[in-house]
Amino acid sequence: MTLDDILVEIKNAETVVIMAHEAPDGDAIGSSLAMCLALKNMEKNVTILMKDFPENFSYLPGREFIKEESEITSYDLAIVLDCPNIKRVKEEFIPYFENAKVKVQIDHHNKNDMFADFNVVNHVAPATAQILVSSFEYLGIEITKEIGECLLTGIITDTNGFRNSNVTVEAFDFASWCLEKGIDLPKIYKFSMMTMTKSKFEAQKLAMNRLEFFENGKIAFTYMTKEDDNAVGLKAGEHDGIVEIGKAIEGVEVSIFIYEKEIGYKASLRSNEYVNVSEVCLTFGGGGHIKAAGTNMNMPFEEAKKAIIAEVVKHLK
Ligand SMILES: [Mn+2]
Repeated sequence: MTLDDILVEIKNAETVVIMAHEAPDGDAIGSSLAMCLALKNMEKNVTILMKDFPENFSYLPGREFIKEESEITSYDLAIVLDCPNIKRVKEEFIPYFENAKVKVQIDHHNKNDMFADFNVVNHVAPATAQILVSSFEYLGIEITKEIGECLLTGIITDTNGFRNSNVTVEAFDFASWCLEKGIDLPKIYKFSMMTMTKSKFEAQKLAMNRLEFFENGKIAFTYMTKEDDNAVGLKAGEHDGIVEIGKAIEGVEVSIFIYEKEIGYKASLRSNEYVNVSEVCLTFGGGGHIKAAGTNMNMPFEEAKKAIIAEVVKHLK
């Protein structure tokens, strides 16, 4: 399988559905919109299936192609972006993937399940958007200014504003290309990284106030319940970034943030130097990247807290 094979499938398809992981972040959104706009330019009938679009990304073009359901039940081609396994896609969207005639996935997570007919997986890429940059360049698919804005958003958010160790020369090369092209990088940076809703600010305040340290300050831990979410008016997807609070504290190696979901809890982990949090999360069936990972925990809160801290301790020096 090569990228050229995927281009053949794209050319053969009339209808295409694009999906990314649930609670979409900047990379999931940016990659989906970029792929959609590129396929629109190739005259394809394209739909993005996505829920819980965070409003700070509404500067991005192509939002009108995002739907929460579709009348087409059997697409010619399904493209799943930024997902290590199909379970990360919102459950109600999975049948659109299963029923598609050809299935493609493009991703940069560790431990990808290779669940599609065509799997483009590069875990040293800082973002799925970065894989799209090189794929589009290789295939001769034009990166217009609009597509560039979407791709740059994915790269900026997944590198935490070019600050994470996953950032690459190619990421800076693309940012530089975007500037030359007249793309407003400061604007994208501001809305994707530096703007939070009031409810998110209140949530951060709350999470900061109840942050605890363990293991001589090597572990930072905080949490939010559904009750807290309601109290501050927090919407789905707005838990992003809270885990970064603990990570920024001197001496902290691993930051843990647990929040309550419809069923059970979600733990989000970040490490600074040496702990592979993807491995920690894998113990509970989750995964992600070496320094940024997450997992669902279907158990009572106190049990989840104890279990995840105990697992992190095993990885500390
Ligand atoms: Mn990503």
